[in-house]
Amino acid sequence: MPALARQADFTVKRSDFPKDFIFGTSTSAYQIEGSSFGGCGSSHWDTFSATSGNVVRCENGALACAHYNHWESDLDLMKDLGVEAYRFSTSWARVMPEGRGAVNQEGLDFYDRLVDGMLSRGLAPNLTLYHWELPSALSDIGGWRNRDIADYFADYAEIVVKRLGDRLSTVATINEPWCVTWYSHFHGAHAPGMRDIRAVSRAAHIVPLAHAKAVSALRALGQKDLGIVLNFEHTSALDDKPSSLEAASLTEGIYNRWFLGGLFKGEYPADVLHYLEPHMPKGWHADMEQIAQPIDWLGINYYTRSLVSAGKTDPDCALPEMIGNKGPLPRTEMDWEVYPEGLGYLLEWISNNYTGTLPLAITENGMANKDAVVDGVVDDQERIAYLDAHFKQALGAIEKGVPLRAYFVWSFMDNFEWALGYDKRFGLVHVDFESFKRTPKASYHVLKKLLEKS
Ligand code: IFM
Repeated sequence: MPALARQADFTVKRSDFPKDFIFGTSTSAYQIEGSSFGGCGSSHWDTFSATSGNVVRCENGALACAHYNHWESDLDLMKDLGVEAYRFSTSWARVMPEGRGAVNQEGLDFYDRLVDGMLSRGLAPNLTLYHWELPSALSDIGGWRNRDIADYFADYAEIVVKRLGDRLSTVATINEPWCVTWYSHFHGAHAPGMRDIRAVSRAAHIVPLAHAKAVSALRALGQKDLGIVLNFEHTSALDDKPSSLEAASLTEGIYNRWFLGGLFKGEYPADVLHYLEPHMPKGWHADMEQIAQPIDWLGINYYTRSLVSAGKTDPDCALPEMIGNKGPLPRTEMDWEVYPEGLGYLLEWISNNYTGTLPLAITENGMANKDAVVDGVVDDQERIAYLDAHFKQALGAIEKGVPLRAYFVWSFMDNFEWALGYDKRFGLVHVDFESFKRTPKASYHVLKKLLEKS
């Protein structure tokens, strides 16, 4: 495998982007806050990670980056970086420890201070309401397989937005429905760790329904700039065998077309529906109009590509087996190939086929790298090269007329990378997970230079 490129500076300039283009950084609650602080309830990530074999060394988000206690200095660092916006999430289990009913005022107060802290530092708050920590009490009653969760989610969304909404720039309902559904209910890789065609078929409809119910509730409150964040992989066949082409097309349908289809066309793609429909909740058709109600923007998370071939499928299996293969490109610490062209392609494809003039934002992009502090410095030149190449793709898309409005780097700081624990460092800022010391990396300094207003 070729080595990752090293690069000391960006080749793009701030002035290459439109004047009102927004640069930001992104995090999520469970990955940084420390769920043991402030009366936060138990979430399915707490129990999933405590179950041997699910998360590296059974690590969890109990302490994470202790952002709950370090939020002010974290926001200071963010301000100093010069970004205009911060994409953060509220934890459902922190706001409502049982998922419904009683509100943990201490939790809401924390987010209230956090939002004020952003505004006083000139950072526009971009909220995501669900970045994966489902309260355990809701997991106990079936989690995303239970239609009632969609209503409870809308109630939670209302509670958060009633308190913070007057100061938020944008609100996203759910982060990465593919991960919430397929990765967690079919691949078993994330909480709740299920591998079941019925589970995923239900979740893949109930998650968009929850989004829709939350959008309806928030619109009724008069909240503006409502959206959702989907993740995409550039997907193609490993070779030109008909079986590989077929497997790639189905993978692409599951990953890239299912949620777009529901949200923007009011219909799920027929090739995927063929496999899921027998297991979907009764009466699902009746929800499609609400699911496809207009939203104000779409968030796009992009990291890598996937080269697909067909596996051997036993005749009784509910879905043909699709295999993701490794290509020849340099890879990050996640073992993900670096393929910036995929971002440019997807931005155009999404806007041409689904979203038209709807504003788009890259809500996550970045890489995990083997970063270490040496003599007080983290020399992550691979990340600088990675971001530079993806910035160029974003610029290319804007030049072609894609209404791309913002770019949030994942992540502001190293954090809990879910099933991979604390090993994978995605941050612009290095975190020592014992002392909680923050050290801005070379990429932070170079991005700061890019963002400096001349
Ligand atoms: O850390 C995650 C994030 O929570 C969701 N999107 C992908 C990131 C990197 O794996």
